[in-house]
Amino acid sequence: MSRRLRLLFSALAMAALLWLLFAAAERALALAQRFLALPTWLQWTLGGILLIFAAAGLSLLWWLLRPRRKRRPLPVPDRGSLEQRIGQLRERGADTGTLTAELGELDRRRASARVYVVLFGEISTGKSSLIRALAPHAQVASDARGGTTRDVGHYDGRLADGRTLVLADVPGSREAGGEAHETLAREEALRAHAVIYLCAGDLNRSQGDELHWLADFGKPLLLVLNKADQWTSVEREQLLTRLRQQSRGIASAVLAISAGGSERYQRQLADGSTESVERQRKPAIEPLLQALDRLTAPGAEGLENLRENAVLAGLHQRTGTLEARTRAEEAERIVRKYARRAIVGALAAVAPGSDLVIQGVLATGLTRALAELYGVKVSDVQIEDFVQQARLTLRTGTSIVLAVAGNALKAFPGLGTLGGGVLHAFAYALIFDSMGRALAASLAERHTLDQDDASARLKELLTDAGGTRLRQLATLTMDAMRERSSTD
Ligand SMILES: Nc1nc2c(ncn2[C@@H]2O[C@H](COP(=O)(O)OP(=O)(O)OP(=O)(O)O)[C@@H](O)[C@H]2O)c(=O)[nH]1
Ligand SMILES: [Mg+2]
Repeated sequence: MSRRLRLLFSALAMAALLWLLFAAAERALALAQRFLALPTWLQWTLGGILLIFAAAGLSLLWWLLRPRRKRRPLPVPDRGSLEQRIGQLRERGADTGTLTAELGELDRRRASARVYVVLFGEISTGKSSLIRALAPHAQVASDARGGTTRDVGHYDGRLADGRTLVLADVPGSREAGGEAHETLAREEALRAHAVIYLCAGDLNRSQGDELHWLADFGKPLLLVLNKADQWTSVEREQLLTRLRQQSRGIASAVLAISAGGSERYQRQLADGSTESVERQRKPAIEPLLQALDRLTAPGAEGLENLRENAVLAGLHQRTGTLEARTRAEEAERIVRKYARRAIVGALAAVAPGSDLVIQGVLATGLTRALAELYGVKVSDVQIEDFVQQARLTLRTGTSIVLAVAGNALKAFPGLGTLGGGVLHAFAYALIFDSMGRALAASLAERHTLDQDDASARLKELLTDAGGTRLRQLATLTMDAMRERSSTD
């Protein structure tokens, strides 16, 4: 289409748009005039109706467009594949004791056919006090100081309808430095059929995250506002409304109770002196008993599937973490082995020049070993390409690597005493260590041999070696050189 024709069309479109705008404005003015001519009472009624419609339209729009948290169901592995993974880890020398014990506990609880309910929440929200209210004969410590409960404890409780259940008291979350206790609590929460989540006021961000975490594992859950005695009834209702909003789609019920706990007060004695007295507050937990009845109505058998899925999903994550750690340790061993061979190779070279050339056979071996460890299939061509790219990286970086090696010689006096060739030996240790670490990190993250990513990491590792890494490499170089001279 010619430029002129396009201009003509644009001008016509603009004119049509303007005409439409004028027509709409004219119509709006006419409507406004007719509106003003109406009797006042009709103006108010009509205005009111219009306003209601506008508000309803806007809220509908907001409801449709509001940002929503997408929740994906957590992956639940089948028992067989999980056991196989754990078995492989054991063969590779990893400590799988806690994972196997978790599977044993899963079976033990299924066979016991008892309902397990865990009391979960931040420190000092009154979990142990609530255990005491639900199981009056239980010996449980509660204290105003946060972090009173350090371990998982189980107590026999009784529901309002006479059924028995096992109550689990766990350490509170969000204690400074209490990560290990928090892990204990979380693992116990996954093992339970249902969760009573205790709070003592508005939920903060980490409590919200904790609730979502439990919901992701599909836990049947009651959100319970404890210490209700501390609020007026109006405040309590406001709090409950906010808690209901925050836990929509997560909690089966939201309710307020007073677990009781104890309080201290000063008593005036006849002789004028005072003494400090501790008194138990009277618990008020009726709404919780009813909600707990409803939540656990399906019984141990009815709730068992959900419980097993949660435990298996948790085990899937824990096994994954252990797999990653075991692989990383194995990768480190491989890298050290090849760095050591590179040192020996450098010493065997007749006359090392000032150029550092990557020893091809070793680099190929290192790449293949790491790819196999991470279960990544690589062809010979891919390996050759990668080694070639590493050579290019090194060509521009030779002076930097030699400078780092030179500084290491000064920093670790032991190295200097080892005589000639040590500069190159250390440089090769640094090269192979960097190459191995770059590859391992890239393979772990990308699950494929990504040349660009691995090369970028290699460049960074060659120039920024870090103190501890240099020290390790210095020791490796010294050991390899000493061993070589003793066998000479
Ligand atoms: N006012 C009031 N205080 C309560 C209530 N329930 C518990 N408390 C007090 O809250 C404090 C903490 O109670 P605990 O039962 O030890 O709390 P916890 O959640 O087990 O704490 P950790 O084990 O440290 O995580 C104690 O001083 C209790 O007396 C209640 O219903 N009302
Ligand atoms: Mg406690």
